[in-house]
Amino acid sequence: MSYPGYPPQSGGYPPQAGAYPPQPGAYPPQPGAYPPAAGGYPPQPSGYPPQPGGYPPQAGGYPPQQPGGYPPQPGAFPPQGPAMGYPGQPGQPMAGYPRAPSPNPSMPGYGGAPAPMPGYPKVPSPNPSMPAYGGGAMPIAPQINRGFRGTIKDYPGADPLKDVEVLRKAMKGFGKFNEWRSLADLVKDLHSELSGDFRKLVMAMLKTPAEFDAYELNSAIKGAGTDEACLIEILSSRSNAEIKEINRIYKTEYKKKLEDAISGDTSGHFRRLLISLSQGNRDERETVDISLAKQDAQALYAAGENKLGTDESKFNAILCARSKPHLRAVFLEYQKMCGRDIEKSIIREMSGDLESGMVAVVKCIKNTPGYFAERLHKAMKGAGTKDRTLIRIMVSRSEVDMLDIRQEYVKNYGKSLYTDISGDTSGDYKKLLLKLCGGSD
Ligand SMILES: [Ca+2]
Repeated sequence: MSYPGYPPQSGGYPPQAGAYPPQPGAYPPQPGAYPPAAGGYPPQPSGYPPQPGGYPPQAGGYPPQQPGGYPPQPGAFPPQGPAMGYPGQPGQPMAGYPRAPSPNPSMPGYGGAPAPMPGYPKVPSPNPSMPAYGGGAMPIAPQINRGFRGTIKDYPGADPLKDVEVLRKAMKGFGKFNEWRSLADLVKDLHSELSGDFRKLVMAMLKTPAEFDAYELNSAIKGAGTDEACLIEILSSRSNAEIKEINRIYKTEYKKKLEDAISGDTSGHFRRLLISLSQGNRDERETVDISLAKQDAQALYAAGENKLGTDESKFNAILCARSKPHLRAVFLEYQKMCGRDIEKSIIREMSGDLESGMVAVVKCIKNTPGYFAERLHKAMKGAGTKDRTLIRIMVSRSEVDMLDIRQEYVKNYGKSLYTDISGDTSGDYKKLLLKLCGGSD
């Protein structure tokens, strides 16, 4: 039975002959045997399996980085050869685009400045210094070094003072512009000079990823109604380290714990799903134990299709705690076992926000760029545009996996993301979104 959108197809499963099963007792590991990449952001080198024919691990690609080893050596980007299929696109620093026009280079968390925020660098690191696995007893899934997949990255040659000067000139005639003693002054001035969706986009780009996520979560919760899809999107796609940082910033900015804010605005099993995700407790090991995957598939079957009613908490426990590579194996086992895609079972067993939330979590685990491509497509299709969603995804993924999202987009919808953004937006807003997109496909 085909399993659309569920790579890897070719090459079969398990990916490494001989890698499974692990030695008895190798899983779970001894407590403490695997500190998952302390401080790494994001620690997973591959949130999704490689697409067939996509990007083979490149020899001599993006060199593993030491913490703080960014900016890269010249020539380190782009890592890929011609096989990449993005002619002339990635790798060019966006000259003239001040991602971070910081008047104060020591401003924390301000990308482009020479000092990346501790523990929150913007470039996914392949994490070469994976701690030892107790004498090699633990089978390790092949590390896929796919290099940087964003469209926007830090700009090593950035000259913040020059950028500030450019901004000053651009704003001349609009009022005061010579009193920028801090980033806050600059943001305030920009805020008053700009308007509409363009302003929202610029303001989003001036935040650190975690600040922006916290802001979006708060916006999704506050006021009448709730943007459930936004909550799920952020909480199901970020790493544990990112989620912990979001929690910290949320508390500082909004004087309330994120969990309490979610609790006050949602209910039932959907609330439990969000709260589980907001803990940032997902297993982040890259290893997969097939026998455990089979057990989990059985447990999901017993909790849903093979039961009168549904044990939602079982779904919650497995989908929110297990590692993404493990869950991809679970979904395959599930399909083999009961002949049905786990998404279909969720749709049969659940309803409302819980159903759409669980389905989104599954989609995000199966194929993160595919999930974001779908979110973008839905944000633009039909009359009108969900600009908030469009802005959030374009900004938050531009430094992570925009190239992969574009590839999924054109594959699934027959038009490039670039083309759809061009047709759906206008003016400076459109120009800046297209910069984040990085090119057409
Ligand atoms: Ca049932």
